[in-house]
Parts: sequence; structure tokens; C-alpha cells
Amino acid sequence: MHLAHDIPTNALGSHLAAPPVLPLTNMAATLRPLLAALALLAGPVLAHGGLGNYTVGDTWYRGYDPSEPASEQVGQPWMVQRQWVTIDPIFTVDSPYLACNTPGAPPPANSYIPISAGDNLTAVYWYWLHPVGPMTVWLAACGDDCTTVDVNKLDFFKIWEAGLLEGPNLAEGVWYQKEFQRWDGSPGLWPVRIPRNLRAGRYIVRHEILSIHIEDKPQFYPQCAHLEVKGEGDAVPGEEWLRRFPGAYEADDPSIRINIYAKEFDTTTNYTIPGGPIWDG
Ligand SMILES: [Cu+2]
Repeated sequence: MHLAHDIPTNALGSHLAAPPVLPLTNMAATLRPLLAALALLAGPVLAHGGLGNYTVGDTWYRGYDPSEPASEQVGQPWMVQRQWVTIDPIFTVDSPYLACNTPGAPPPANSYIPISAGDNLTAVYWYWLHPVGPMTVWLAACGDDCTTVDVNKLDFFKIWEAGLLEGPNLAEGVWYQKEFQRWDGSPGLWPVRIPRNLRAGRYIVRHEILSIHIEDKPQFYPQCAHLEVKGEGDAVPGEEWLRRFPGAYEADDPSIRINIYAKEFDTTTNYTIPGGPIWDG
């Protein structure tokens, strides 16, 4: 049961709590009864923290749901997402689960989301609750079969990112992470275009939310699915774009280990998203 995790209740301990000094806390407080009511009505399917489905055009592809029994999901032919058994974040940049969450086990062999280069893949999140930090999307070529790869040895390249959208500063500004979520019961939608000249093939797509609302305690929420990309293009990124997980991030990166509430950031409106440059084909 993850209800205690869903709803921001206090500032200490829980990785999801917001500091008490923020306007956010008031918002969370007023939403709390609503969220609790929704959670009671619909059960743990509403648990915070996840990329539950993917869409391409009008077609939905179901992902893993850690609040449902694994036995009903693992090995199912419709499953396109790598398994994540907990909504809890990953706290360290050197975790092997930074690549594709815990345990990141692959879906069955033929479960790929078909998509054309240049088309949008939309990640569908249920009840995202954290407001602060960057969001990135990565691809990695698998070769013939994404189910047999070691995700820690794949070369990922970043195709999309968004961070702070507007000021007045890091703590009170509007981040994409806050803007994309919904408080009315509908899912948060995160559409990203697959680079139009990308070489056709099988890829792992990796969505990552990094939440930095707790001082010096970053929370990584990565999730991976399998893509079958069609297209006429033949572009692939060069070495300078390739990163591995773990490996892409440094623990002391000032964008990762950060206290956004520090005085020094009072008027800061620029934030460098970690992980290097975007490759767009
Ligand atoms: Cu959380």
C-alpha cells in the first residue's frame, strides 16, 4: 500500500515531502483531502510515481504497474515496459538501477512499441506529485533484441530535456515537472518526438524525472520501454552524445546535489540540466 507515499504529509524523512516554507506546501495541503478521496475511491492504482502507459497517435501501450501483482504482468505479450517493482526513487548516481529502475527486467521478446522516426511518443504519468527538477528522455540502440541487452552497458543519448520554465528562482519557479502534471484526476502527458532522421531499429527509450525538492538528496525516477523505430533516416549520434547509466552523472554535480532553497539561489533562474547535450538527428 503506497498511500502514505502518495500524499505529501510532512517535510522530514519522506522523499516526497516538500519543505514547509514553500507556497507549494499550502497547495499540497488543500489538495490533500482531494487526493485522499481519489485514492480511496480508486485504490492503489493511483499511487504516486509512475509512467504507466505510452501512446503513439491513438494507440495505447500498457506499461508495468508496481501496485498490481507481478504474476499478472511479467511475460504478458502486451507488456512493453521494463519492470519496476517499486515507486520509490533511486538516490545514488552509481546505482545499477539508474538505467531502467528496479529491477529493470525486460518485457517479452516481441513487445516493442512501433513508431516512426519523427513521430511523437507520449509518456502517460499517473499522479506525479513532485514539482522541482529536470526531466529528460534518452534512447539507446539495442541491436537485434532489446530483451537480451545489459542496460548498464548500453550507450544512451539524450533526445529531449526540460527544466525550469520560468522564475522567480529555482524553488518557486515553474518547472516542466510541475507543469506537466494534473490535479484533476487525468494523467500527466509528456510527449516527445523521436528524431526524424534516426536510423531504424530497436531501441530502449528511457524517461527520467530527477526531483530535487529535498536539500542535497536527489531522487531519480527512470523508466524504460522498448521501441521498434521505422524510418528512412540513417542518423546515429557520435561518441560525444553517448552516456551510460550509471556513469552519466557525478554525485557532486551542482545540478544534482543541490539545495534549491539556499540563499545563493534566491534570484537564480538558470539551471543546467545534467547529462550533456541533446541529439536531435
Ligand atoms: Cu516520491
